[in-house]
Amino acid sequence: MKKALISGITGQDGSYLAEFLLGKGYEVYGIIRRSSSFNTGRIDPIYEDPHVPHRRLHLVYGDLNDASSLNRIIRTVQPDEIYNLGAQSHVRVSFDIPEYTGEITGLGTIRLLEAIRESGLKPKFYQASSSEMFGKVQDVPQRETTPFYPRSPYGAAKVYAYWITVNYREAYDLFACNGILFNHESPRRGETFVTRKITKAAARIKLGVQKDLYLGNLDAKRDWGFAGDYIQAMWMMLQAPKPEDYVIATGETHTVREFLELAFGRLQLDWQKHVKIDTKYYRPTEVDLLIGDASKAKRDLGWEAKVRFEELANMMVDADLAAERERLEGSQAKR
Ligand code: NAP
Ligand code: F7E
Repeated sequence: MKKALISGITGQDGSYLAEFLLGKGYEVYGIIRRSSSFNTGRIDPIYEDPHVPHRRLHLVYGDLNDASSLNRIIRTVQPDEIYNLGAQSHVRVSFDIPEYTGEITGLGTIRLLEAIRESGLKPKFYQASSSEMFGKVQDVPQRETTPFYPRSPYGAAKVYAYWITVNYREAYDLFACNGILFNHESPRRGETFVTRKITKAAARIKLGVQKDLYLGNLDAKRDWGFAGDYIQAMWMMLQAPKPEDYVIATGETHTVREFLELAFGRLQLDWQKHVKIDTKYYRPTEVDLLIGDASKAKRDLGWEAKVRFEELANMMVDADLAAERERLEGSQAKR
C-alpha cells in the first residue's frame, strides 16, 4: 500500500486530493496546524462517509514554518509521494503580510525539500505552483515555456518555490514536478476568493439574508476550472515515467463580471442591483489576463478539464443555496 503525505490537507485541494488518494487505496497522512478553532471542516465528512476508507487517513501536527516538525514527519511516515499544497494562498492578503507569505509559500517548500534530502528517502514530490507566476503575461495563452513575471508577494514566493523544486530535481535526482495550476474552484473554495464570495452572496441575497455584495476589480480575466478535476492532474504527474512541469488549465478565459452574470442569473437575480465596488479589494498590482494552454498535460498525461465555466458556476451556486437554506432552517429550529 502506497503512502502519501499532503501539506495543506485542510484546504480546498487537500480535501479533494485526500478523498481521491484514499479511493485509490493509499494510506494518506495530512499535516495540520494547531488552531484555536476547528480547521478540519473540509475533511471531517471523510470520517462520516461509509464509502471512504477513513481508517487509512492520519492527521499529524506540523507547520511549513517549523523545519523540525517536517523532518520528524518525513522520518516517521516515510511517504512514497509528497504533495506540497500548504501555503498562504490569498493574493490580496499577500500584500498585507508579504514576509509571512514568503516564509510559508516560498521557504516552506525548501524546508520540505531539505527534510526529504536529509532523510535519505526518495519520495516523489509535487509542488503546487500557480498561474500567478505568469502575472503580467508575456505570452497568450500561457504555457510551460512562458517567462514568469509575478505581480504580488504571493506570485514571487511561488516563483521561488517553483525554481527550488526544479533545482532539487536536477541537483539530487529527485522525482519532483511543478503543477502550474490556473484558478480552480469548487463548493469548498475559501469564502474570500472571488468566485465563492459571489456564489455565497448570491444565495444569501436570494434568501433575503444579505442585500449587497462589495467587490473590487470586475474586469480581471481568469481561466477557471474545477478543483476536483485539477487534483487528478497532480496525481497523474507523479505517475508519469519522468518528472516534468505541467500547465493545468481549461483554455477558456472569463471576466469576474461574466462570473457574476452567471451566478446571479442562476437565481434569477440582477447582479447590478446588488454589487457595489469597494476599492479596498483592488490590488496594488493586478494580474489582468490569465488563459492557460494545457496541451502538454493532455499529450503526456491524458489529462483534460471536464467541468467548464457555466457548469462550475452552477455547481457552486446550487451548493451555496442548499447550505444557506440548511443553515437558516437549523437556526429557526433552535429558536
Ligand atoms: P487553501 O484552500 O487556501 O489551502 C491552503 C492550505 O495550506 C490549508 O490547508 C492551510 O491550513 C495550509 N497552510 C497554510 N499555512 C500553513 C503553514 N504555515 N503550515 C502548513 N500548512 C499551512 O488553498 P487551495 O486553493 O487548496 O490551494 C492549494 C495549493 O495550491 C496552495 O499552495 C495554493 O497556493 C496553490 N494554488 C491554488 C490555486 C487555486 O486556484 N486554488 C491555483 C494554483 C495554485 P489551514 O486550513 O490551517 O489554514
Ligand atoms: O481573485 C478579482 C481579483 O482572489 C480573482 C488563488 O487561489 O488563484 C487564486 O488567486 C480576481 C482578481 O483569485 C474581488 O482582483 C474582484 O483579479 O479569487 P481571487 P486569484 O487572485 O486569481 C491563483 C491561481 C492562486 O494561485 C491563488 O492561490 O478577482 N476580484 N473583486 C476579487 N477578488 C477577491 N478575492 N475578492 C474580491 O472582492
